[in-house]
Amino acid sequence: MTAPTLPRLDARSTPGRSLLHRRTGLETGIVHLGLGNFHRAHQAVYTAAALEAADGPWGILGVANSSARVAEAMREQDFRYSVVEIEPGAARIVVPGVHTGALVAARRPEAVVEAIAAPGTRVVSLTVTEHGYTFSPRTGRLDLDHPDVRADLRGEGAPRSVVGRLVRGLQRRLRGGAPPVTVLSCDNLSGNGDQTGRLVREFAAALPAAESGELAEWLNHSATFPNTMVDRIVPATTDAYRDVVADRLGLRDDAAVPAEPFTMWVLEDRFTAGRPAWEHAGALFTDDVEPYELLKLRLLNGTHSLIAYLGALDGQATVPEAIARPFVADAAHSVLHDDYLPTLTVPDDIDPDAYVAQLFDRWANSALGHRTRQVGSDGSVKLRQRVPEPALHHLSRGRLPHHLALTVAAYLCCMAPPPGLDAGPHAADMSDPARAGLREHAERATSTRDFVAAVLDEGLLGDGLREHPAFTERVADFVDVITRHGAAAAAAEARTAA
Ligand code: CS2
Repeated sequence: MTAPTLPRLDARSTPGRSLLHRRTGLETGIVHLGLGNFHRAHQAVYTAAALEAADGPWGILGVANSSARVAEAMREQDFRYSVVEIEPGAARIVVPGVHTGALVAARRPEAVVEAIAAPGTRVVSLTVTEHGYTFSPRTGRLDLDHPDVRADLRGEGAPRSVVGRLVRGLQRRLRGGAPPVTVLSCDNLSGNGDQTGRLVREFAAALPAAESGELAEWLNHSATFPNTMVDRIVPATTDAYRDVVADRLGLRDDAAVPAEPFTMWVLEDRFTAGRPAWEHAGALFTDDVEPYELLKLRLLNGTHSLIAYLGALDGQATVPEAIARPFVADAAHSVLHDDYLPTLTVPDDIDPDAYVAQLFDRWANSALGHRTRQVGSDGSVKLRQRVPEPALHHLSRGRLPHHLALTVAAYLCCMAPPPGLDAGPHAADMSDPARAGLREHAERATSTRDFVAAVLDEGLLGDGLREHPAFTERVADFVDVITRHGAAAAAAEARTAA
């Protein structure tokens, strides 16, 4: 544990050598929804580095969704915190000095709407996780039955959903005559900007006619939604990382964030009201983000899911421990090379062999302690972005993507272990909005096949896979093999079949 007597990290105590961007009196130009570790180790670091190269009104007001822990710690530390870039035998600490405030939306929802509407706000960015967009996994459209969305559409009190907060803030911009704004999704959704724009428009369209028409019109000329690809592995904070800060800086930091050294950001340059000079920080601007996004969503995130579920079923707490198991590494290679890579157009500036080799090095970063339960959580919304399109790519060409079926089977075994399977503590710790519903399906079903068919029919992975009973059968086979013989046996069977 960190010694309680150490002085606190704050504006006065931050060592100059660690501080990234040192101007004070920064104006707030960015309102960021989702003050979690990822934003603080990714966009915030890019913004601090950009401001070192080119000044501008790009301070960030960070908005946490419901937990006050980070916002309070940041307030007490003058919005300073350490990003601990960590790999075996090395750690580097960077303190980005770019936040100008921290709010908790659940406590001050009105203040969030106000901040989005403020004329000085030029970018509203988001890292609210896949789950935060309140889309229906089946249709991919805004879930109009979601209780928060329903309440927000009725205008009952301050908005509770992310899309509701965004729309109410944008509506207030419209009414107050505020300048145009860019909404920047930095979550792992395919076409994240397009999806966000569509969800915002769907919400607007569901408002009473008097409101929806003018808002739709305003959105067309006063808001842009660029697509982005974001990448950096950022685990949850533990005492071990706070201890690194205590050791290196001699300071106590209650808001420290661990991260791998690798970082990447690719964006479409469609910022209607300016932006920080993120290119000076290594961000890549391009007209076509999609190939980068799909490359990352499938090769990194899709494979990550398989590693996490197989690893958890095998009793492994962390991704580096999981990938050190030869059967998990083999399955990761197979899903990546056989099932994901053939569905992609690799961008010209990326060498696929080097990219893949680097992925395996990144997953093996044993200093990072990235937990299988963290990657495995919210699979119902994550897998929807990772699995169905590549699976359909193969199925429509008459090929069974065995390792995608294995991914879905391992996920189902973690969420709703069939009788006779002990999925272990790491699977039990994964949180997922669909877990209770999946268990109900499992209890009602008379066979594994019925269970898998019911889940896929309900649209867990969208609508398309329903047309392919061979995929359902394959998932069911793997669920049975995992239940009877374990995850390694199922991976061996997938490898033989592939
Ligand atoms: C992970 C991602 O939790 C997950 O689903 O696959 O958070 C992953 O670590 C990041 O996208 C890396 O950029």
